[in-house]
Amino acid sequence: MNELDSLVASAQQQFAQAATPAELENAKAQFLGKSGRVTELMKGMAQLSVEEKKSRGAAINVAKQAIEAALTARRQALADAELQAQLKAEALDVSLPGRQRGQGGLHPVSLTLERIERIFGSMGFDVAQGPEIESDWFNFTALNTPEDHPARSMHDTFYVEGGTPEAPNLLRTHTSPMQVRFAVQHVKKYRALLDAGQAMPEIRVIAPGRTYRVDSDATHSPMFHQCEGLWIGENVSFKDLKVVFTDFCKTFFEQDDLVLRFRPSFFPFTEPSAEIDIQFQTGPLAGRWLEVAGSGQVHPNVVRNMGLDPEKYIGFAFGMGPDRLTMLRYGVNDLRLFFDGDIRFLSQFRS
Ligand code: 2NL
Repeated sequence: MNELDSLVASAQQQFAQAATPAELENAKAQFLGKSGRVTELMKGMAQLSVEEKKSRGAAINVAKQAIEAALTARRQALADAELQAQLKAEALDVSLPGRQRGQGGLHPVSLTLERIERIFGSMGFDVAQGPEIESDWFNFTALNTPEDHPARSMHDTFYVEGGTPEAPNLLRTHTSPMQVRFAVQHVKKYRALLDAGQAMPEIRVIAPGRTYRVDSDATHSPMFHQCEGLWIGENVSFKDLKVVFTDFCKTFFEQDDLVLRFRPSFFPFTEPSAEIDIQFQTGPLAGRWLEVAGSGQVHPNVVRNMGLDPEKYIGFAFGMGPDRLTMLRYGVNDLRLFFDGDIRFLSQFRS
């Protein structure tokens, strides 16, 4: 093998050994670079005669072209290998099953709230929602709660910043303040009618939502839900309340033979007042009296605070706990399960 042939062979071998484009460019420099071996051979022709230069130059050029061809081939091979490696790394197996997005669902208490809204909606009740941070006036005073009532104490109520000692702000302890707000708006809207001595449309509204009290055990959560109802007109009676609430309970629990009991009680905002108990005739809870709501005829002071004449307008109200209704409906025995956020529990209530 002559000198040029072995130079080409050496280049081919070194190019073949280069495993990366960078190594290949290094190898190239040794042969084709400014001080590479091909360049050195060219320089070495200086002393040759014209004839010798011609033949020697042609031979070197053939060798150079062979080296360049080897370089190009190796470059292409490395680029192909890199592409193949990338394709392999990014390969998609389109036959694999898709990754499922977990099927979401509503919280059991949300399902109950929706149910309550649908049932009362069908009986002509509006749904009112509003602030969870309330004033002392709407939460207590407007509802005829005495200044020294224990519910107003720091032990029972969360007070928050932003109020004054005379008019503190608090986390609402029930949703009745929203009903007072709704009633005040309603009365404002029909002020002209009322001033003309005409009747206004009845107030028929429920107020569902979050409420807060300083209380925490197996049956009490510092955040819990409440849904109150209010019905005010010129001719509404306790009988109407009984009919509406009985109908609600039978529809809610899907039990036509459900029995209700209205047991005398006391609330500052109603007079007279009654607690409402239900009794299932079938199922695991059959025969027991279960308390589900408080109710009563809206106290004249509260009617007046709504902007209405208590001599002319009479109303009935009730308040219930959707958390407890959810426990009864699904047979859950610990309230805290609703607020722990354990998906194994929550996913059982998907529809
Ligand atoms: C209970 C007691 C009750 C009311 C809530 C009410 C609302 C207005 C006026 C008068 Cl705007 N009353 N709400 C009345 C009686 C009882 O709830 O134990 N709830 C779980």
